[in-house]
Amino acid sequence: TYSTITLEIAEDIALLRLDRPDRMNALNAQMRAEILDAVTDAGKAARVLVMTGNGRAFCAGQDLSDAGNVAALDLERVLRDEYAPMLHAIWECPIPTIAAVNGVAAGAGANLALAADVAIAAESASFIQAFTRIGLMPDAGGTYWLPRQMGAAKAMGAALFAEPISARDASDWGMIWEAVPDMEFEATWRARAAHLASGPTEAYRHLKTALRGTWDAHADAQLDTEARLQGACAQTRDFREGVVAFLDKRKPGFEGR
Ligand code: T3D
Repeated sequence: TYSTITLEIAEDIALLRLDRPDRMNALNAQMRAEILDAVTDAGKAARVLVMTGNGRAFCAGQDLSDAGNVAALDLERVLRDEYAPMLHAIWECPIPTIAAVNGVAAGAGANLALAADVAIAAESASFIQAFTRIGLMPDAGGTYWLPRQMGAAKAMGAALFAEPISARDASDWGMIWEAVPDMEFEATWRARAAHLASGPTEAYRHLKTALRGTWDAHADAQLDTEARLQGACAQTRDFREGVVAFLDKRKPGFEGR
């Protein structure tokens, strides 16, 4: 059992809730370890993973109250030994991952959301690259994902100004998949999770490998990767079912294998 998060797995959906609402779900060492563990488990036991926050925030980033003597905190070690394995587990999770961003996502909390495959945000949520406010630079994958998702100009501005970016702007700029009116937020992410949980899980796994591997690949190498991974998709029962269902003019019943 966990003390800083909760994890429920039902109907092939793993629901991970960051659960330190009085600290705006700020990340401490315990929470990083628990997220790593839960994401690893979810990847084996479910067909989609949703991460969201309890209370009014998604995640306020590094727990600054934990630091005690902040100057004595070895940030380099914490990033290497605690943040990197957690983020790696999310990037490499074999099932689709959704960040359901219910409220403010600041610092490493913003970049935790970007580590998921798709981020769906409530319209009242915002994203803050808060780091420079406290004399730091973006970390937790921010310098990797931000320019790739919204382009170099917006990424640099987000990092330098550390202003809240509304969910709507984040969506318009390509930082997240969609911003949803607050009233429809939970129904939307639940419907999207259910859609993915009943989808062709192996095709999702392979497309994640192809899309995430694209950044440093040559076009010809990417064609080769696509051929190899599509070959694997074509071996699945879900592919056969997809084609038969298409010809029968009915919805496919994917089993995830
Ligand atoms: O360790 C390393 O290796 C370094 C890694 C760094 C990665 C990082 O994430 S650095 C960036 C750290 N995060 C921040 O700088 C964000 C700090 N928080 C804020 O800027 C604001 O709290 C928010 C914009 C997130 C929300 O603002 P608001 O006005 O809605 O709420 P609030 O009143 O500021 O916060 C509510 C409570 O949550 C408050 O506690 P209180 O006064 O009710 O007892 C506040 O102190 C607490 N809280 C918010 N963020 C954090 C936090 N407590 C600890 N750590 C936090 N990050």
